[in-house]
Amino acid sequence: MRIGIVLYPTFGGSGVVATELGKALADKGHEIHFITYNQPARLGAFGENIFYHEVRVSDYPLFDYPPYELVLASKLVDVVKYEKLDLLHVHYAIPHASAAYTARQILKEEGIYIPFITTLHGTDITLVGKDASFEPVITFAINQSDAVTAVSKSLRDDTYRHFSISRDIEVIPNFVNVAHYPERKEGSEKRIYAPNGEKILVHISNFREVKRVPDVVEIFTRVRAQMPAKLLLVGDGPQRSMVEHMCRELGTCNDIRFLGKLQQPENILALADLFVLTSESESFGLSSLEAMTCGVPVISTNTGGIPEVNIHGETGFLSNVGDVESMARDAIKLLSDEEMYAHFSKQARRRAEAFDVAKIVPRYEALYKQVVERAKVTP
Ligand code: GMT
Repeated sequence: MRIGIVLYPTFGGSGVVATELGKALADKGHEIHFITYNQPARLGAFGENIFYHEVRVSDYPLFDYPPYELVLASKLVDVVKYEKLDLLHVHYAIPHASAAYTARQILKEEGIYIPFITTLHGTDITLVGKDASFEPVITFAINQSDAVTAVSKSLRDDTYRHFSISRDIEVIPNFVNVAHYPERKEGSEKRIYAPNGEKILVHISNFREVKRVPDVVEIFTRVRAQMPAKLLLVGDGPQRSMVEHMCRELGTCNDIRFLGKLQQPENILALADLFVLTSESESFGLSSLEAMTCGVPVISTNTGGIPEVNIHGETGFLSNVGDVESMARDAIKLLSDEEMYAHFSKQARRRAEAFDVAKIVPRYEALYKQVVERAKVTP
């Protein structure tokens, strides 16, 4: 099949999932066309079935707000026609779903019906989408999609709750390529970050308010008061300088490393003893699944789709948003009990196997087939 994948090319979860999906589909013989404004951050080398089409908005001085959505829609029309695509799969509703709808309408005038699938990822629904300034267009574009998927049950339910949706939303969870993730390392390999055998806590995010990174530092400070420990912060974003200021105030800076955005976070995750995710809202929490794939237990909040990934008392522990006391207590408990830790680590890896690429990607392929067949009969 020839598939156009529309995505944000960044390190954000939706971009990572869309890129990994494209790579996995290309490995299975599909022809994949990534359509976005930059090369996807996680793309790596181009395989023979992978193509990239850049969306470039001119900086004409009249445009205070560059009309990205229109340029994207025009690019979609062009790519669908000349690359003879069978299907568009758009990741993150804003503005990708409405751009795909516009392209579909334009192509209809030329006798071409291009179906599009919208995958909802989280903030497109829970934060941005339900804002009144977007809501009518988002509702319309979701309802007009040829199929809609959400990355967790929680996100599907939120979508039904916040929007007037008249169609089915299929839950297809995010996935990892388990074979590409190293198992947790012990001993000398950790020395670079933990020279004296300190426990290593890792957090990965875009440092937006919704992630509550200051809570990670609060938890770490409590753990460090009980045992030698280091905190590795991966990613970057608006709250980074605030977090740096906080560690100066708390006197913990020597034990906290900011590693910035990493192309292969699994190399750091494999050095971790615990992964910490303190989000206020999280549709899935891909980074926690990546940590679990390396056999790293997760200390997290119990919000959104996180409980569908991290199982309380099995692969880690969950607490209410903001309850740093309870998260620190659970972290200390787990790090202090070797037998319990080994059990949780094994369970985390086993749980991640349920989200392996080989189990999830065929579900997208089945949906593609269904949508393309349906479009042939009733365009
Ligand atoms: O977490 C973010 O702010 C980035 C965002 C994105 O759109 O890239 O992540 C969302 O999609 C990921 C992939 O499906 C999910 O794993 C994240 O949980 C989700 N983020 C939120 O819901 C806050």
